[in-house]
Amino acid sequence: MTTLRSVSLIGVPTDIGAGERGASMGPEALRVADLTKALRSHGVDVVDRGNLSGPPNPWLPPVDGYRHLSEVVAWNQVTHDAIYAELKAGRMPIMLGGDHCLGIGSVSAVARHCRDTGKKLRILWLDAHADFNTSKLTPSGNVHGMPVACLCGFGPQELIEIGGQVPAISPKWVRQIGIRSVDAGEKRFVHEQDLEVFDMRYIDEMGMRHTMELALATLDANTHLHVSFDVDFLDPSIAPGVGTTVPGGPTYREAHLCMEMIANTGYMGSLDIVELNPALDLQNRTAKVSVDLIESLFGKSTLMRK
Ligand code: 6HN
Ligand code: MN
Ligand code: MN
Ligand code: MN
Repeated sequence: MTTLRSVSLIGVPTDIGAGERGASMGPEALRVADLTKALRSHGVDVVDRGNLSGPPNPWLPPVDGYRHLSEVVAWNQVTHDAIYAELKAGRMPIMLGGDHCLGIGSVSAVARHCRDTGKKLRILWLDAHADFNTSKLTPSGNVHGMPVACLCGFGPQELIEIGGQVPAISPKWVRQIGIRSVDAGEKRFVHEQDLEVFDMRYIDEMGMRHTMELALATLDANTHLHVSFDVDFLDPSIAPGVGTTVPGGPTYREAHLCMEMIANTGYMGSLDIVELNPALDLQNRTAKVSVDLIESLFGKSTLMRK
C-alpha cells in the first residue's frame, strides 16, 4: 500500500453552509471519539493541527440564492490555504468539518496541488446528495448543497476561483456514491454535465463491490485520490448525527467494504469528513462509526489482506 502514512488533521468548525446548526462541533466530536489514537494504531503518523478560525454564523436567510456567501468564502479560503500547505509539505490532509461547503476549499487545494505535481485527480464523493445545486436551482440557498457545482465552475466568482483556476475540476474526475436525494433542477443539471453517479438503486442492484470496482477503475500509479465523505452517506440507523439524514443508505458492512476497497488502491491522498452534527447525535455514536470507517480507509481489515 502506498497511501501516505503522514497525516495532518485540520478542524474546520463551522456550519456556515448548512441549513441546521451544529456541524461546527464535528471536529471536536471526532477527537472525542479518539480519531488520532485509532489512526496511530494502524501505523499512521498523525499531527493534529487544531482548528482553523473564521467568521461566526450570522444565521440569516439567503440573498440572491446564497446564504452567508461572504462567510462561506472566508471559511473556504482558510481551508484551501491550510490543505494546500499540508499537501505541499508532503502530508495527507484530513479535513474535519464542518459542513460540506468546505469541500470547495479542500478539493480546490487538492486540484491545485495536482496541477503543480502533474498528478491525475479522481474524487470520490460519498454522499446521500449530489451537492450540484446552483443559486438558480437550489431549494434552500444553503451552499453545502452546491460544492460539486462550484468546483466544476458553476457558482459565484469569489468561490469558484479560490483554487486559482476556474473551473477547479472537471465533472469527469468525480464519482458519486450512495446518492438518494437530488432536487428536481439539480437532477437535470447532473445529467447535463454527465456526472458519474452510482446511486442507491445501482448499489442495491449491483452491490457495493461492483460499484467500487467501477468507481475506482480509472485509477493508476499517478493518481491522487481525494475522498469527500459526507456522513449522511450512511444509513441514518447507524449515523443519526447529521442534519440531512436520508433513509436507505449503505449499511455498516457496505460502508466498510467501500472504505476497504479504497484503502486497497493505496492512492488516497486526502480526505474530508463532513456534516457530522453532534447536536443531533446519540452519545457520539455517529462520530464513533465515522472513526471506525476511517480505520478501514487506512487499512484495518478483518482478514488483514495485503
Ligand atoms: N449536504 N439538496 C439539498 C439542498 O439544500 O441543496 C440538501 C443538500 C445537503 C448537502 O448534505 O452536504
Ligand atoms: Mn454533501
Ligand atoms: Mn449530504
Ligand atoms: Mn464486477
